[in-house]
Order: sequence, then C-alpha cells, then structure tokens
Amino acid sequence: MTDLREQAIAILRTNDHGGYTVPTASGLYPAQWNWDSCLVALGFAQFDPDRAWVEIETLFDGQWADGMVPQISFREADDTYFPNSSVWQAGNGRVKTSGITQPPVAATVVRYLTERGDAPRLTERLGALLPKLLRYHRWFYSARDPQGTGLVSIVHPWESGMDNSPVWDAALAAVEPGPSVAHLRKDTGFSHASVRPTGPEYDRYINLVIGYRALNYDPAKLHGAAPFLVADIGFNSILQRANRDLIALLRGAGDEAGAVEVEGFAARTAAAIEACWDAEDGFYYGRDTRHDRVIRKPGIAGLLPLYADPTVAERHPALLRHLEAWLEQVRFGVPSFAPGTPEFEPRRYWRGPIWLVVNWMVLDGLARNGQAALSQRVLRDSLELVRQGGFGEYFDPTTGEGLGGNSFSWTAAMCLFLRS
Ligand code: 9WN
Repeated sequence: MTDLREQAIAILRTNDHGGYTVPTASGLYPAQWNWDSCLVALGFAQFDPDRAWVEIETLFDGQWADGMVPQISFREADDTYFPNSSVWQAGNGRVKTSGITQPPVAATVVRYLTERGDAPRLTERLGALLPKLLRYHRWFYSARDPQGTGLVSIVHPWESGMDNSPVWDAALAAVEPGPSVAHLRKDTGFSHASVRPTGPEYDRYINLVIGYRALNYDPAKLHGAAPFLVADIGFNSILQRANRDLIALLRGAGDEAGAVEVEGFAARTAAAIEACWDAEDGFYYGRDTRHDRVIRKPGIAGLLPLYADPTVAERHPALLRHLEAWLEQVRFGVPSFAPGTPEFEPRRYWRGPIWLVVNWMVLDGLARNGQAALSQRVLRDSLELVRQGGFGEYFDPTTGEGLGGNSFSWTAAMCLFLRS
C-alpha cells in the first residue's frame, strides 16, 4: 500500500509542470484541464496542501471576463494535441484557452481544502477565490440557462467531461459532421483507436468548435445557435453539489448576500433535477434542450443526483436497484454506461469503462445518502482497480485492465484521496 501511495505522489510530481498538472505523463494532453485540475487538487491535499491551492489558483487565472472557467488552459507547446490553441483561438488575454467549460467541481474542492484548514495563508487565498467562484456560478445561470429553467445546458459533449457517452448519440448525430478530421487527430497516436471516440464523432466535435469560434464563443449567440444543446443530468448534479458547497463557503466567509444569491440558483436546480426523475424506469434522465426531448439512456450521470442531494436514496430507492443490477453484471464497478445494453462497450472511453473520478462522486453520494455498504463496495473496487490495473486513464469493468493514457494524474489523485 505504501508503494501505491509513493507511486501516486511520484505521478503527480512528474505531471506537475509548474503550478498546473497535465492529465497524463504520456503527452496526450499537454495542457491544464478544468475538472482534472480540481480533482487532482484533492490528491495534492494529501501530501502538499499548498500545492493543492496553487492548482486551483492557476486554473482561475484562465477565467474569462464573463466568468467562464475554460475546459482547457494551454500553457506549453501543444502540438501533440488536437484541437490545440491555434484551432481554438480563444483566451482571456493572459492565458490561451479553449472556448467551452467542463463540469464545475471547483467550489466542492475548495470547500474540502478549506475545511482541511492546513494550507498557508488560507483566509487570504479563500478570500481571493470566492468572488471568482461566485462569478463562475453566475455565468452558468445567465449564459447557459437564460430562460431560468433551473437546468444549465452544455453546448459540446466535451463540456460534460464524458465525451462519447451513448447519452449524446442522438443529439450528436443531428450535428453536421463537416469535413473529416481523421488526418488531424493526435489522440489515436497515443491510445488505440478502438478505445477512443470514433471518426464520425470527432468530425462533429471539431465542426462544433469551428462554428462556435465563428461566433467568438459569445454565450448570448451560442445558446440560440448551438446545434448541440443538452441539459445533462450529471453536469447539473455536479453544479448543484457545487452550489451547496459554495453557499457554505460564502456563509462561512460572512458573505450573506452571495450565499442568498446562490441559494436562489440551488432552489431552482433542485426542483429541476427532481423533475428529471423518470418514475417508470426508476432513473434520472437529462434533456435534449435543442430538440426538446428526454434522453432515455442509462448513463452513470443518472446516478449523480445522489452526489448532489443526500435525500435522493430515501425518495427513490429504485435508483439503487439500477446500480446493484449494473454491479452484478461486471467484475468491477462502476461502469460509465449500463452493462447489458446494446451501446455498452467495456473498453471504449465513456461507453462503459470505469473512471475513478466519477466513482468518487458515486461513492461519496452513496455515503451521504446513508448507503454505507454500497459506498464501501465502490470504494473497494476503485482501490483494487489501481492495485491491479495501475494508474490508467480508465478501466475495463469486465477485466480491470487499465486503458488509455498512463501515469494518469486524476487516477493517482483519487488513489491518494480515497485512501485518506
Ligand atoms: C477533451 C483530460 C480530459 C478529461 C475528459 C476526457 C478527455 C478530452 C479529449 O480528457 O477529454 O476534453 O481530448 O479526449 O473525456 O473528461 O477531462 O483528462
């Protein structure tokens, strides 16, 4: 076990490129990614609390004037990635970035770091970050939910963090593919094509970027024009948990007005998430906002209301039956998509493999919902995966094999954090 801890620390130290951590040592992702960085800070916190805060501070240095915190901040040579900074052509004047965001785990992580209380200059650092976090959450509700439905929409599958989940299949198929980008892809040079998104998916990913670039990534135009506009249940659950954590932070810092403002967001989102409950299937589904329809696909995102709200299991025990049924069909939990369905592919990225960062959200949600035994099961599986499969990017739930990039930062971070 000590060995594993040392290996995990070594991975984070190696992938630390000076104030920010690249997702993997393999070269596949030569930049700072939004939710990777936040989740990596949970790992740094276990052995270098100061460095954990630095990760978040650096990330917020890429924040745009309108409040958005980008999916990618490009801070070094990025020719090994496509689409790189010269494709995105975006930034805030200080930092080159992509033009979209990612799941907002920042406030949740900052609350955790604050409650640990072990970093130098904590009060001052929190004081500097809080207004930035508040601006980020405000941006979601103004830019991505202009009608005030309580659910924010994403404009690109990359924003979900679960890029090629079958949940996006129909909404993405409706997007124009544009010209083929097969010859420009770099990812398939690092990982086998069979474990990555497909060619038709990539063509659409890039065509969306080109379209949004032409609109200058202006949210006022994007919301109306985006061919891909989806209110993901996972993304909204992550935002909702972050809302609750932000309220606690603001109140703790004496910003009552800020806390009340975020309570307003959270009240709308709580009601809207509850409206996503499908009583017939006993599952939570998000909505395709562009085409005004429910997306009835059982992805792991449908379990994340547990992470947002500690009263879900009591109201909807049927949700737990789904998780139990999934676990019975695989060797390790939790697959990112329901096993036994035609779309399930145990080795292909977000179409079945296990991602430890999402496992943490599920097991944390289960524990908060009073489901200690299930939570422990997911925890045991998560640690066993690293023990036997190494520090891969994701894992095959049927064999435990580590797949994708190696020496992966967020897998190392979760190993440290989950053992703490
Ligand atoms: C696009 C960095 C990121 C993760 C995502 C994961 C993958 C990028 C890609 O890698 O996405 O953002 O190019 O495939 O899907 O969750 O943040 O680790």
